[in-house]
Amino acid sequence: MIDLYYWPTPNGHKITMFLEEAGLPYAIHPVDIGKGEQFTPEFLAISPNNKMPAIVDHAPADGGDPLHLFESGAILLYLAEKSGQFLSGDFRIRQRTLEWLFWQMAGLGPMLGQNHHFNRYAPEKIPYAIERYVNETHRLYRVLDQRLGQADFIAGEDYSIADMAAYPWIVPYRAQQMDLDAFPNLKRWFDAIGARPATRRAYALGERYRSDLTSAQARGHLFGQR
Ligand SMILES: N[C@@H](CCC(=O)N[C@@H](CS)C(=O)NCC(=O)O)C(=O)O
Repeated sequence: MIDLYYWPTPNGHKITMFLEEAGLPYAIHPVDIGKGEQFTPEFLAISPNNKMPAIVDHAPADGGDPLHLFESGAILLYLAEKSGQFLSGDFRIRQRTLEWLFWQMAGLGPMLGQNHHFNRYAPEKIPYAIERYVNETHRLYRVLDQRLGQADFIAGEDYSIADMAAYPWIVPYRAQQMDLDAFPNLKRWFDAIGARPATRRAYALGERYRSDLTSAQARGHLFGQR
């Protein structure tokens, strides 16, 4: 059994998308980041960076104590290796998958996160910051669109953890000031993943845990940290 520490944000959705696809048994432990639940000692013991998602695997492959992990990319890689799914055993496809997984973790996620911050959460609208991150979002969408012009999925012809990492960051494309019609390959991929039953289940599950992360209380927890 896997315990998933979760809130329905893009990084949280990545892991429910994987678990729903793979059919691994899991239990959700909500971490309401708008209420500051990411700062409890119990959560920090498994996720010292005070961010979700995190998991605890009670049946790790080495047969040892329960294993805890934070960082969504590390979790996706762990679950892919544990289940033997969504990460090809083919040498070259595996490298391609990891390359794009790291691209998502180091580029797409952080840059689009700043887009969300300055477009949606910042109390004052700072034109320079908004333009900077909308431009960067546009550039990253273009890179992904070009890649998806070469293959059905990011790592090749099969759906993989690279797709699961990127998809939830494209879902809020309107809030990011992006027009998906300008990226036809990306749009084709986005529609195909959105239609997968496991994706639908993952997003339906997220609806149970919605909260307003723009409230004054949530902003205090999320953006008042040092
Ligand atoms: N690089 C991390 C980022 C995780 C992350 O930013 N989580 C956010 C929500 S999407 C969070 O838990 N924020 C709570 C906080 O900053 O206190 C990952 O991919 O897991």
